[in-house]
Amino acid sequence: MTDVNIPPDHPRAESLELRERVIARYFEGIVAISGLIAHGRGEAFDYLLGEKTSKPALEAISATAATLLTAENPVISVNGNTAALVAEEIVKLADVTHSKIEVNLFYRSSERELAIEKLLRKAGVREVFGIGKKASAKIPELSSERRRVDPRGILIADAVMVPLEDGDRTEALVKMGKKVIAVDLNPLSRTAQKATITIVDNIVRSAPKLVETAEKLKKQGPKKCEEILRKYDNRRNLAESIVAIEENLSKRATQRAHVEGEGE
Ligand code: PTJ
Repeated sequence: MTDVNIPPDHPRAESLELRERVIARYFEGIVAISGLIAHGRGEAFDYLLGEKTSKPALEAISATAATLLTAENPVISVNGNTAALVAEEIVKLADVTHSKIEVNLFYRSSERELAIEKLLRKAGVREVFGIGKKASAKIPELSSERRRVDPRGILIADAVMVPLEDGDRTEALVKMGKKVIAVDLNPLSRTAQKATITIVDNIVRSAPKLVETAEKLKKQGPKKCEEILRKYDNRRNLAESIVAIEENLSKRATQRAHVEGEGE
């Protein structure tokens, strides 16, 4: 366990607190050791993005809410990092959109499955899919542990949200005809590129916004959802997310040049 005290006036307090939360969840058996590396990768991309939710991310959040609300069988797939960071928001989102929650791990072990199930139950979920023998179905073409899915969950889902995911499952799920929603701070990752909708944003910012948006859209009805989805284009959205990073970097470079100029 870490016993670091982060001073609230530390300029990076929020980011450091999140890091400490992920480390604590690692010691509780929820986050995989590689999850610490994944979190660091996310931190680096968030820095480049300016640590704020961009306009294209907001559009992707609306398209995600619309997809989950209009799907017949939506499922939110939860791994160690997602559970560690936003268990409560995921449970709220599942509640608003009538989505199932399924645990799906790259580094699968029954200890981790049960630790994540316990955390999700504490956050208020009644049924957690994909635990132990319940993950008895297989995604074709996948050889990693991620291939194991629940026949009542991801296998029959028409829309699957896969936050903070690695590699090849997104492509396989898309090939199975499912709509796949990624949340990934790296717009260049394979998952981000292959998903039907990609939210390029930190999950700690986007998950509460998703809940809020889903609640609002639910009141507006399916016609509004369909209208949002008609206009949404993930290729364009990803390109705009890359531009958002470029713009943030240019702004920072200009500020830097300005400060250096003043010193001359
Ligand atoms: O819990 P398990 O066993 O299923 O394993 C989970 C990890 C995350 C270890 C596994 O899926 C993995 O290795 O993932 P990758 O390949 O590191 O990809 C994770 C992606 O999530 C990277 O592109 C990161 O930039 C991104 N990421 C990390 N933290 C965040 C994030 N995206 C959004 N919000 C974050 N907080």
